[in-house]
Amino acid sequence: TGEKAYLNLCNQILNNGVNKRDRTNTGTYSIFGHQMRFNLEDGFPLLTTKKVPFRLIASELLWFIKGDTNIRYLLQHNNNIWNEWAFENWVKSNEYTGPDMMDFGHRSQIDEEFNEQYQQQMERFKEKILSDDTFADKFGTLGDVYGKQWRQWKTSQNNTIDQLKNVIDSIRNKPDSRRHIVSAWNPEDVPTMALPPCHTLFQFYVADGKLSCQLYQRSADVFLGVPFNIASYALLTLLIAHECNLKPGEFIHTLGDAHIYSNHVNQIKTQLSREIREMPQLQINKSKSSIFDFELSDFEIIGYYPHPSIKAPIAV
Ligand code: UFP
Repeated sequence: TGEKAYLNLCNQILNNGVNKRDRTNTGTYSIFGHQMRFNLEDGFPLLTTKKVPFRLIASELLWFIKGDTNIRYLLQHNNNIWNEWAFENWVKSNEYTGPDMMDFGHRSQIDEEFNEQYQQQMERFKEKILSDDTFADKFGTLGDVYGKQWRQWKTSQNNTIDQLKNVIDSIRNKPDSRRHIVSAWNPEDVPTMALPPCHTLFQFYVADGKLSCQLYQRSADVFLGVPFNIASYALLTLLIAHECNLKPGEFIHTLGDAHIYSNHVNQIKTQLSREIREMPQLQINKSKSSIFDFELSDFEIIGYYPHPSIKAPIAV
C-alpha cells in the first residue's frame, strides 16, 4: 500500500508493459487494469521519492470544487497547469494578432526560437486574463471540464445537477448507500472536449465511521499525472470526511490504461532508485466545515521532506 504501491506499479509497467503507440505519438509502455490502495489514516499520500507540488494540486481541486471553469482563479493562485487549453482558444480566434501559434505544444518543445515567441505570447495572455474581465470571460473559460460536470451537470430538461453537493448530502443522510457516485464522463460532451476526463468516475463508501473513495481513471500518465491524481483525490476525501464528521478511510485508485511515456523511462528509474521517506501529514483549518468554504491557506502539509523533483517533458 501507499507509496510502495505506486513504485510497484512503475516496476510492473517497466517489466511487463506493452510498447504501445498513443495519440501524442510519443510511445508508451502500458498495462491495462491496475489498483492501488492508500490508507489515509497513515498520513497524506504525497510521494516522497520526488517532490510533488501540493500547492498546485490543492488550488486545482478548490477550483473544481467551486465549479469554476475559468483559468483566472488558477492564475490568481499562481497555478499554470491549465493555461495551454485556454491559450489555444485565444490564438485560434480572430482577436489574436501575434505570430502564428499553430501546434504550439509540439513546436515549443523542439524549436528554441519559437519557444521564446510562445512564452512571450503566453505572458501577454496571462496578463490579459488577470486584468481584463471581458477578455477573461471570453478566453479564460474551458467549458465542460471537471468543475462543470461536478457542480453543473447539464440535463436534457435544461436543468443542472450539483453532483458534488448531492453526494455529500447522501453520505450524510444515507451513509450505507451504494450509490455515492460522481461522474465526470458525459458521453454527449466527450466528442467536443479538448481532453475528455481522465478521472472518469468516483464513488464513496462509509463503514466503521470512516469514509473511503475509489476513483476510476481511464488513462494514467504514471510519471507526471498519477502523483497529482493521488494527492488530489486524497485531499477531496479528507475534506468530505471532515465535513461529514467521518474519519478518513482509504483512497483506492483504479487505473485503465496505465502508461509510462518512453521519454519518462530514465526519470522513473531515477525515482525507483530512491528510498521512501516518512509520509507527511495534512492539517486542515478545523474552524471551517463546508468544503465549499475552503481556501488554499486552510491547508498545511507538515513533515514533508521529499527527494528533489524530477523534470520530464509532458506529452501533448
Ligand atoms: N493525464 C493523467 N492525469 C490527469 C490528466 C491527464 O494521467 O489528471 F488530466 C494523462 C493521461 C494521458 C493523457 O497520458 O494525460 C491524456 O491523453 P488521452 O486522452 O489520449 O488518454
